[in-house]
Amino acid sequence: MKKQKAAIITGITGQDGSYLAEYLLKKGYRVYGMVRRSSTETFERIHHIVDRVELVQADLLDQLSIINVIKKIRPVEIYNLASQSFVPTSFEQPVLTGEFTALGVTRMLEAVKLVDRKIRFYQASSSEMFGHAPYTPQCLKTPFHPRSPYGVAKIYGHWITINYRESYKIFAVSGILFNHESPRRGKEFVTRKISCGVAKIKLGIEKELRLGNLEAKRDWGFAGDYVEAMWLMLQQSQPRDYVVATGETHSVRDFVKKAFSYVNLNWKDYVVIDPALYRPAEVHVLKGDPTEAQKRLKWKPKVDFERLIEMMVDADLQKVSDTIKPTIPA
Ligand code: NAP
Ligand code: G4F
Repeated sequence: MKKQKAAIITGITGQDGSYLAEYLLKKGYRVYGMVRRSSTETFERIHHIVDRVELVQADLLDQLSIINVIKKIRPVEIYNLASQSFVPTSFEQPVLTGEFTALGVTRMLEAVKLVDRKIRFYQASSSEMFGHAPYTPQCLKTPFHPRSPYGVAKIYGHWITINYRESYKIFAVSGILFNHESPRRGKEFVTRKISCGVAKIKLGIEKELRLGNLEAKRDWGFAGDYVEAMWLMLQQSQPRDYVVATGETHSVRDFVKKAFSYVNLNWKDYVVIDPALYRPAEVHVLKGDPTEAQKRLKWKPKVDFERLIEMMVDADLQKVSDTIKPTIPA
């Protein structure tokens, strides 16, 4: 009988980790999630599959814990998705962001080098590395100009991945993913903040939605589509890096307009601009060129911008209405 392949996902409790775990389970993998110790469980996004994955404790800050986990599991693939991923927090906690998001990658790669160089390694890189890009759309040749400590840390993670590939012949790839969202997106990110806000306003719980820069433009896709690209990158005969994006860009204002109009409201009646939500340095426009991913990986996003917004607003309408349902006495 064919042996089941084992994969480790760091950041399994996050948005992408939860979709990737579902995807790998469907492909027949034994899925191990690396989780850090916390005083309460953080399994909200994986509660529906928690009995089908195995959770192991380790921390990106702790080298030995990572080595021990990899030694014990002996995976064929590792997906390094864990990081401090919120850009504003990286301005408040730049050193910690560097520890998790930059040096954490070296700790993972060192562990691979030590335990088994045949393990295939995926690094979750980001379009934030392009930042103040000199041209649009951005591709692998576009020079980096990060605009936050997060973007700077991700560039370190990107280059250390390439360095371990070149130095030690490890099958290590860096996936430069543009923004991808879903109903499981953290509530502090702008798309989910908008879908939650729209749901609460529609259901009469809140009266306004405070936002920062509405002019910023992003290339937004659906997280469920993007985890497939991660897996495809590790199935190729040669390791290389990829840009994963939809190739379309929309402003935060477009997202807001469409989300409100989906529930028949006019956004202008509810949105308040709060200068405190502007960033010290902004990334104004991101739009990726996914040509290579389409050509080599045969990857294509399935969910478009309109459908993504509808999916997120519908999910939040459901969640918010569940919380306000009167409890029926037994
Ligand atoms: P997310 O929802 O914020 O999840 C981050 C994950 O990292 C969580 O599971 C978190 O665990 C874990 N983590 C943080 N610090 C850790 C530590 N010290 N040790 C172990 N685990 C730790 O992020 P996401 O949206 O799924 O993104 C996944 C990855 O892709 C991230 O690296 C992100 O920077 C990158 N990325 C995301 C996008 C996007 O648009 N979503 C685009 C490009 C790149 P807890 O549950 O314990 O907090
Ligand atoms: O949703 P955001 O916080 O995402 P951002 O900064 O683009 O970063 C996300 O995508 C990256 C990929 O490019 C990932 F690497 C990263 O981990 C993360 O997942 O903000 C999007 C835009 C920004 O320009 C921000 O200034 O929305 C603007 N915005 C306007 N009002 C706001 C708000 N962002 C947030 N979070 N909250 C607001 O109220």
